Amino acid sequence: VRMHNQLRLDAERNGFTFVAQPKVDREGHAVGAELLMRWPTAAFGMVSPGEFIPMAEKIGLIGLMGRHALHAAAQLAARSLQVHQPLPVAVNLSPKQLLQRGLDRQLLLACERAGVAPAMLELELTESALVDNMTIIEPLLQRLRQHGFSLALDDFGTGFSSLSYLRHLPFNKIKIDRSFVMDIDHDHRAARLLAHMVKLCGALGMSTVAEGVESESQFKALLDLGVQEFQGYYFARPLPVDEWVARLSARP
Ligand code: G
Ligand code: G
Ligand code: MN
Ligand code: NA
Repeated sequence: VRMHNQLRLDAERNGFTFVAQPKVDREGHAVGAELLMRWPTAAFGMVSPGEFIPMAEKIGLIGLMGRHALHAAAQLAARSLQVHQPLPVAVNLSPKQLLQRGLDRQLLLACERAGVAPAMLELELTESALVDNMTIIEPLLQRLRQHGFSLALDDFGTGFSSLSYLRHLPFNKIKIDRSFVMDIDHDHRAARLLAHMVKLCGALGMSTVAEGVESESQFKALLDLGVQEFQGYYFARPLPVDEWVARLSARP
């Protein structure tokens, strides 16, 4: 209960920090970053999002916290423009946030305030957000795409991974879950499945991103399979946002 109270206070005064994990292309060049929320507390130390995000959803704070994250994402995208290295920022949306009315308006407002185009934001949705809610989600996602936002299906391969999502929903990208990537250099079935997934996505006009890449041999195996983008400790850990901007400014 004490932690709930603290979370409520911090949600109201935006007591969160954000880190950015770079995503790289096949040459290893940064092509964007995923924004991840952090919650530093005096009483409980650094609480992990695996713990506080579900708590926020349960006690009705995810809408407010999600808005902080959207503004942080748009502002980070704006900073990349300021240093003449415009790169998109990906932000996670929780299932509850998607079902709240006015999400489109919130997103457009965040972009307007930061002075960036919607194309500079990539929205990451998990499969669990889609189950049971297709009648609401499908038109919402169509509208978001029309506004110019980019859409990524996160953690793909862990949940139901229904082909109907790929058929009906206008994703730009599929993020292959870390659990798949972990086995990719020694599990022949995982590799074959992934090779065909990459082709399938390509045929539908979607690109693939591998998450949780931790070793060179995983990277090589994923390159062989035709994956386009990569994210993981092998390339970079999540960085304080200032450090991400500093890295961008240092690029030629
Ligand atoms: O950063 P880390 O790997 O610890 O994140 C753990 C989980 O928390 C991931 O599934 C990630 O998507 C989620 N997460 C991190 N930041 C946010 C956020 O701003 N909003 C939502 N909804 N989830 C987040
Ligand atoms: O579910 P989502 O993809 O949003 O989760 C992102 C989370 O994955 C972040 O909490 C980040 O810290 C974590 N992460 C990023 N790269 C790696 C990696 O290479 N290995 C592991 N184990 N976790 C990672
Ligand atoms: Mn994500
Ligand atoms: Na993920």
